Amino acid sequence: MNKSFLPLDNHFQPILYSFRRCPYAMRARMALQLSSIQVETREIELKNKPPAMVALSPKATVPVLQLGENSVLDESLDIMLLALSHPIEPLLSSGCEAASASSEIIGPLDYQHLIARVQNLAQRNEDLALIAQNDNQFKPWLDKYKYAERFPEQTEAFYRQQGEIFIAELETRLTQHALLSGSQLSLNDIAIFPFIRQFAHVNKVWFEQSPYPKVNAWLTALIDSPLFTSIMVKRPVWQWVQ
Ligand SMILES: N[C@@H](CCC(=O)N[C@@H](CS)C(=O)NCC(=O)O)C(=O)O
Repeated sequence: MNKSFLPLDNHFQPILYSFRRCPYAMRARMALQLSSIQVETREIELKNKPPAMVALSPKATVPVLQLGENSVLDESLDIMLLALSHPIEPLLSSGCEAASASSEIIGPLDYQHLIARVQNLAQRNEDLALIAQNDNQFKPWLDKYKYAERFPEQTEAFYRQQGEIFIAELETRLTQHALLSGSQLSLNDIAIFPFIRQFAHVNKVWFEQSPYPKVNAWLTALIDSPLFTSIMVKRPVWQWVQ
């Protein structure tokens, strides 16, 4: 089944199992924020996962989106693509206008453009290629850089340098235009920046002085965006009946 066309069950309130600080869950929450799919968000703890979530998705990673009795998406990109194919109509009405407030560095975030880009197959695939590079190549180095003491076979500086290969590629892109795939927001921007945020947080002083000023500015603008701020609200951990 093509997961992008999973039917939405009108009688079922979709449930999102999420973890606030997980970059995969962040990208899913941002896409859902731009969509007409109303979800009940259940904040979980990774060390104490709700059995209901594990029963739905035995691989037990967040995010998990339950769409109906037997309909589940448990990959963040699938959730993003589903969400962005059900955008709020009209996207820039009232609530979303605030979310498109401008940043001095990257200008107003154009969510209409993001949706149109996702619906264009060639552009979507172009974005998915960079996201695959983020998820498959950059992310493993990010994990080693974050937890260098657990991987003593190399130094923290070595892991950072490996991660910098991707950061340098982003810097080149951002030297050409304000956002990763042009002057307007793309799937790339919202799918990738939560991971670059983690990379920056390992050593903020180093990152801010690094030879990646464009990545710094892009990251700051996206972190400060109303879209990101709105999905980072703190929620109590969801309690289930034992
Ligand atoms: N490919 C998955 C990866 C999701 C993932 O690895 N999430 C992490 C949290 S950031 C997780 O749930 N890990 C399981 C655990 O820590 O037990 C996706 O894109 O949704």
